Amino acid sequence: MNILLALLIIFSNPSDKIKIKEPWMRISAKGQTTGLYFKIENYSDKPDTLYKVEFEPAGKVEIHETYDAGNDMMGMREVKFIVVPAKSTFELKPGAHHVMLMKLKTDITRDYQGEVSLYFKQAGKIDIKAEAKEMTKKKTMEHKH
Ligand SMILES: [Cu+2]
Repeated sequence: MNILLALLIIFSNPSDKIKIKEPWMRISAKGQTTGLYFKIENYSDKPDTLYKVEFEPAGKVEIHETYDAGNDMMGMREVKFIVVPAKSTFELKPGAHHVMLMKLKTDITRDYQGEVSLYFKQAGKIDIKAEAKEMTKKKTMEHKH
């Protein structure tokens, strides 16, 4: 093998291409469900795909999207993956795409640090720590009469 190519393989860490920013999860309780949110920054010139999320204290983990169910109702449903286009950022946030942590085996209290593994087709496995926070309510979501 060409020595330069060998060095490139050794020193190119694929996870440098994907960076996870501002991971957090909503505080919740044992037996309940909560949401996990973060930004995916793709510095690669190729798209990458998030296809699996692991969180040991959850009995079940799904990637969800939110959709307009009509009559001012929002629904959510499972998606099998999220594609992040080359040189772009994809944000998971309340009211949009999110990771659903279901059948929690533990309470998720304030300042809890959840160890989560994200699996990308190109970048491989990326471990993150998501801090538990209360959802900050948006003014526009409040009822006004
Ligand atoms: Cu959901």
